[in-house]
This record gives sequence, C-alpha cells and structure tokens, in this order.
Amino acid sequence: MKKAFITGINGQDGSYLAEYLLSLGYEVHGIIRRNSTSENQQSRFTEEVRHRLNIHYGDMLDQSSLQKLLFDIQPDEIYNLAAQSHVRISYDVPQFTAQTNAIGVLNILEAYRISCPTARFYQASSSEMFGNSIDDDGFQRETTPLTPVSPYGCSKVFGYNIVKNYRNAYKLHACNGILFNHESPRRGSNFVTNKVVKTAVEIKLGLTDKLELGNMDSYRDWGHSKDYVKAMHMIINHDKPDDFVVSTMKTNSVRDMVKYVFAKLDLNYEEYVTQNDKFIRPEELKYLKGDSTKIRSILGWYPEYTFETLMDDMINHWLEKLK
Ligand code: F7E
Repeated sequence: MKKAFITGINGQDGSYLAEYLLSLGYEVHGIIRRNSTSENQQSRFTEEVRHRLNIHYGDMLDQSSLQKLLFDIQPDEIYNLAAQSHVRISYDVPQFTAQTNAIGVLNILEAYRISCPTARFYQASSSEMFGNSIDDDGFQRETTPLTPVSPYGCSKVFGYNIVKNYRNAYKLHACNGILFNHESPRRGSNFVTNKVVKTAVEIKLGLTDKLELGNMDSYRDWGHSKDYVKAMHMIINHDKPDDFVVSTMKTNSVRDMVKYVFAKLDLNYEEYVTQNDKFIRPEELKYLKGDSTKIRSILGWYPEYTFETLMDDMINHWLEKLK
C-alpha cells in the first residue's frame, strides 16, 4: 500500500486529493493546524472519509513537526498544498503569506531531504507567478517569464524556485504543478467564483438582493479542482521530476462568469451587481490563459469539466444546500 502525506489536507484541493488517493488504495496522512474551534478543522470531509484518514497536528512554520512526521510515516509521495492562498488577503498579511508560502516550502523540503529523501515531492505552484507576463500568442506556459504582482505571487515564485534548486542540488524527485485557477463547490466563498454563485443563488431564493464585487474585467482560466488533483497525481508519478502547467486553455472574464451564472438562474445581473472598491487589489493580475500542451502530450491529462459544467456543478450545489 502506497503512503501519501498531504499538507493543506482540509483545503479544497487537499480534500479532493485525499479522497482520490483513498479510492486508489493509498494510506493517506495529512496535517492540520491547531485552531481553537476544532470543529472546523476537517470540515470538508464526511465522517466516513475522516475515519479512513490519518490526521496529525503540524504546521508549515514548525519544521521540527514536519521532520518528525515524515521520519515516522516514511511516505512515498508528499503533496505540499498548504498555503495562505488568497491573493487580496496577501496584501493584508504579507509577512505571514511569505512565511507560510515561501519559508514553509523550504521547511518541508528540508524535512523531506533529511527524513525521507527517496520519496517524491509535489509543490502547488500557481499561475499567479506569471503576473502580467503573456506570450505573443496570448498564453502563459512553462517558459513564460515569472513577473508576480502580489505578495502571494512573489511567495509562490520562491517556492517554485527552491523546489527546482533542491531537485538539481540534491537529486530529489521534486516537481511543480503550475495550476491555473481551479474551483468547485468546496471553494472558499471569498474567492470570486463561489462568492458569485452562492450570492446569485441567495438572490434567486430571496435571501439577499445585492452582490458587491471588485474588478469584473480581469480574465481567468477556470477549471475544476477534481480534474486538477488527478493532474497532481500524474505529475508526481511521472518517471522524471519536472514542472507542468495545468489549465483548460480557455479564458473568461469575471463579467462573463457573472453573466453565465445569473442567466442560468433567470436573473439579469445588472439589477443586482455593483462595484465596491474594497474588493479592488492594489495591483491586479489582468489576464490568465494557460497552455497545458506539455502535460496533455507527455502525461495524457485532459480536464473533464468545461467552464460551463464547472459553474453548473457549483450552482446545483448551492441550490440544493440553500433550498
Ligand atoms: O480572484 C476578481 C479578482 O480571488 C479572481 C487562488 O486560488 O487562483 C486564485 O487566485 C479574479 C481577480 O482568485 C472579486 O480581482 C472581482 O482578478 O477568485 P480570486 P485569484 O486571485 O485569481 C490562483 C491561481 C491562486 O493560486 C490563488 O491561490 O476575480 N474579483 N471581484 C474578485 N475576487 C474576489 N476574491 N472577490 C471579489 O469580490
């Protein structure tokens, strides 16, 4: 039985990945941080799944806990998904973001190098690292320059680079997935997709009558988290440690997304949506469209969900939950 160790196991991706690896027969371990409200700590899992997981207390900022856990567990695969993952909030807590997303990666790499160097390592790198770099054909890909435009993006560039450095310097099987935006019903509702879908359903059900957003003219390449955790597993299981972009190769603006969701609910978005400057970022990343030809041709990964079926899945989830 293969053993996996997941940081960020209770996040959107961590929870789907844990369920996917359990379905493949893995023994799954993960760390959670100690919070005073313990009921929220494994909230994305059903009772049944929770009983099949091995959850430990740990923290990306506490290298000794990571080193001891990796030594005791001796995992075959380590997935580093833990992060302060909200881009706008990275302006509110820039140092915490850098500690967790940059130094945290170094902490777990050191723990891995010392405790279980024959394991394989996956780092959750992000399209936010590209900032406003776009290749001439309108895509970002593995070779596009990294010019981050947020504390979050800057912290992720460090994580990406230190993984490559450790791969080359210590001959570790360490790889990066450069994932474009990926969403699901489990997405936190302060990210734009779930905020829009949840509020639109609330409007439909008469529970609220307005939706305040920031910049509606930025473009994102949105896929489904369920597809993207399968890409993580393929990347770590490839013979050669390497870096891959994961994306749908399509882009939509926030406005396109809002229009689609409101129209699905027979609502005219213009009657409900206003702009509130508090959701505008000090510097905006305007446009993302990922070229995932490399992972498609080398590993045979393809997304099953489209932008539309992703949004439909989220709409159905909230309709069922709020009705
Ligand atoms: O914003 C605009 C906002 O917060 C998307 C994370 O998973 O993907 C995610 O980062 C866009 C931005 O995601 C609101 O300005 C407008 O242009 O959903 P988001 P993100 O910043 O792209 C990358 C790949 C990651 O790695 C990150 O961890 O939507 N927008 N109005 C808004 N965004 C939010 N959150 N709230 C609004 O009211």
